[in-house]
Amino acid sequence: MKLPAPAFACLLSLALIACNEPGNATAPADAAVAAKSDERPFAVTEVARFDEPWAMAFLPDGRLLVTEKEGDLKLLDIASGKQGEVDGVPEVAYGGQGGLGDVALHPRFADNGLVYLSYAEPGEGDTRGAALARARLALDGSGGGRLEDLRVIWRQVPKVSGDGHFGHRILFGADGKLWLTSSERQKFDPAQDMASNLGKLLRLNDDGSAPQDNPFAAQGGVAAQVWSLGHRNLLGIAFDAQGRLWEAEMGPKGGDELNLIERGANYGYPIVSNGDHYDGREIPDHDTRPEFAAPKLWWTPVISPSSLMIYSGALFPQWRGNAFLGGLSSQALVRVEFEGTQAREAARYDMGERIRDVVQGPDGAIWLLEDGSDARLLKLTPAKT
Ligand SMILES: [Ca+2]
Ligand SMILES: [Ca+2]
Repeated sequence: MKLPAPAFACLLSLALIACNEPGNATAPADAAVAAKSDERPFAVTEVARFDEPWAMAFLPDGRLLVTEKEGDLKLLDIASGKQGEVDGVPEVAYGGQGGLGDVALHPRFADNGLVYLSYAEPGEGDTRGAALARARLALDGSGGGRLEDLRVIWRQVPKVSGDGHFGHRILFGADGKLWLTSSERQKFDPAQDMASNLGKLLRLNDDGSAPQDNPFAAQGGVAAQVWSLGHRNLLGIAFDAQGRLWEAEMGPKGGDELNLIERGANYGYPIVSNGDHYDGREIPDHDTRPEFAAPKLWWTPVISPSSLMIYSGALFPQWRGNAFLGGLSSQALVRVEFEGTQAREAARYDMGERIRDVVQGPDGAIWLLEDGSDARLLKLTPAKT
């Protein structure tokens, strides 16, 4: 293979600079963009644009539900590019990291039409908290629809000030249980407090109640919802083909984590982290406290993982079983390979924009949502060779 000279120089540079940006050689070594950038082995097609999108979910008919942070639920007909509105979204506390969040279909959506939405909900005084609502999606004949019989089935406890770290990614398991991330709202200690459901990974029944076989069910209250604790800002959860549950969370200054989730385990935040506080105070690293579950993979400098998908499709057979993380500050799609329960970063594809969500489409294409206003929906397919 003959490489153009700059790319060849990049291979020799121990990949400490952003190779795709000539003239960037003076970038600070601690910048997130300072990681190596791999050549993109896929074609990228822009499919649509959205205003501050946060999440997406495919309907069985191939159309795509997309949430926008300000509180709009869009329905995209991919073939025609036409966007419809789904009415009936509850009031959201829009601002900072808050607003309308994730969207997921019930595993038996084809029979019951149930969709789940997470969002930041306003509270008393100047407080907010993540909430999870369930509703029936009633589609109309003109490309939109409405949410009917909407019911709020879960809330963060307590609601607190601030507008960061809601978490609220939704995932259904093969057994029909509902997994929900609940971040620590930038309040640190609640991640270790079982009287709060902040800083936890939760396992719920599809009606929001706590399963009786959860690890802390006997404690009652919100503790009964908890599957694992000691998390910071959990924005990605996915099962692998072996049924293992993986979770990606943003660390503080440094220490983004990919965790293998174990029942009842404590992942250590804010007592330990491979990063440190933004104000300069050190947080002891994971290896100082082996009683806390350590990440299988971590990033310093950070990638800012927004989302996590484990690939199982047909279009990219070489990537089956790999994890993909959307990166915000890293403006990248990060590919992770596993060997048993060990994980390593295999590639980092520069996407040139903050990536907010990554989803596998029904045909095995990889779909990305960029972050921010006028953000693109991108479809990744194998590059023609
Ligand atoms: Ca941790
Ligand atoms: Ca540390």
